[in-house]
Amino acid sequence: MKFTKYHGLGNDFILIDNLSSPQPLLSPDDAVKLCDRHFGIGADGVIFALPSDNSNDYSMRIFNSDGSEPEMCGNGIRCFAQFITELEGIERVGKTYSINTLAGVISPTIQGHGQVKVDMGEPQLLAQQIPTTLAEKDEKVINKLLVVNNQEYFVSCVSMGNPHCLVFVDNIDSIDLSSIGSLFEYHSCFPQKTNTEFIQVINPHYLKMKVWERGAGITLACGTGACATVVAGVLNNKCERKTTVELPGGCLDIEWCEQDNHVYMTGPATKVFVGEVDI
Ligand code: ZDP
Repeated sequence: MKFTKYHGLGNDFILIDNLSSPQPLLSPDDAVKLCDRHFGIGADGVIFALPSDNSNDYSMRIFNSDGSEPEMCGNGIRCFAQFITELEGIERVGKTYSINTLAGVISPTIQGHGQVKVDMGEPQLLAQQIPTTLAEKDEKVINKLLVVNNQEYFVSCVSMGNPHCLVFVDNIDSIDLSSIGSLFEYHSCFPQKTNTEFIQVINPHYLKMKVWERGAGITLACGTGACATVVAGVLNNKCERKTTVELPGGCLDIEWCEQDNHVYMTGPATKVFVGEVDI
């Protein structure tokens, strides 16, 4: 099978041209094997470019490196948009695509020079939408106490289609993700598990964040997580609506627009190589 390897700030994906079939050409098990960095191609996830079954342009599905299927993928959809321009054989700067995802229709716009701006839609803030049991069903989850491994954390929760638990800390270097990440991911208060972001405020326009992704562990960047970070930052009076988020793999520009309540994410998507693999 032919594939193309892309990354968005080091969050890397195997992109599959799946336009010939409405069903992913690979199983979740295949995805686990291909994502393995020693026995496979190596990636944080596999992304399928599928035909649309409605009036939108295309459909996107993703398997995480553990085989689970997330609703959405922020860095992934920037890679998806660049991959589509490649499949179409022409890069149309300014072109906006409408993409069906399990989190609804998401619209990336090709900016040129490998940059893509994505209308990520509206954040969901109610506990039942995350979902989490940290607050009453129709309550927002802002600065709530969560005890993990006998440590107290104050967390906020935002869904960008997928669940995020945001934790503002004084110094992200003091957080040992590899030991606590999965304890957040599998905490009983998150019935669909969760992505977790630890955030340090450098100034109200600049946040530093590191992430433990649901189904993938430590990654260099998370687009939906950067969006959720700024939403939580605004709700906690820690940042402006237009803020740069620095991730281990680089920076994303995020804006939570007051007029339409949508979150806009701008950042790079980079093609690495093409290949062929036996399934
Ligand atoms: O929600 C999840 O299970 C995530 N692991 C999905 C992938 C998110 C991603 N890192 C992003 O950039 O939004 C691709």
